[in-house]
Amino acid sequence: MERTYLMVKPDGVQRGLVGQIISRFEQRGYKIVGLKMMQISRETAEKHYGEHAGKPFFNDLVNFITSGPVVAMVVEGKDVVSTAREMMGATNPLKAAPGTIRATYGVDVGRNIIHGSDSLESANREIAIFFRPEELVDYERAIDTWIY
Ligand code: FUP
Repeated sequence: MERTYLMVKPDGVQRGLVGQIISRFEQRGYKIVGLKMMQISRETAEKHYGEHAGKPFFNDLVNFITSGPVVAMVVEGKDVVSTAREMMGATNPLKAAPGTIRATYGVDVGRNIIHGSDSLESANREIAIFFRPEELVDYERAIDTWIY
């Protein structure tokens, strides 16, 4: 089964959206295998967003993601990397499809509520940045036979 890295950003935490966002993935049938609230350091933020280093919005992006606690999670299930991206919606909430997380809760590209890995390679890289192997839990759910 595929795993992806998802993160409720500081705006989502401050606005009290953590539960509703986690619920969407649980209700879809996805399994949470890692979950924690954390304050990201500048160093970790710069590593995570390394592909954007040098871009005009990089400094604001790092300032924002370190401006308050985030909720980091690893979610597992069928095609979860691409499906989670669909559930999140486009990077700019104003361009995101109706019903997606970003369209439901956001209006500004710099305050877009949630992060999700954009490929399996990114997912593996990001999971390793934010979680130690022992923080990820392998477990069976009885409900899995009704989902798969
Ligand atoms: P996404 O994968 O949808 O999170 O988007 P990107 O990796 O392209 O961008 C990462 C973050 O940078 C976005 F969540 C918001 C921010 N960003 C801006 O602030 N301005 C831009 O023009 C593009 C991205």
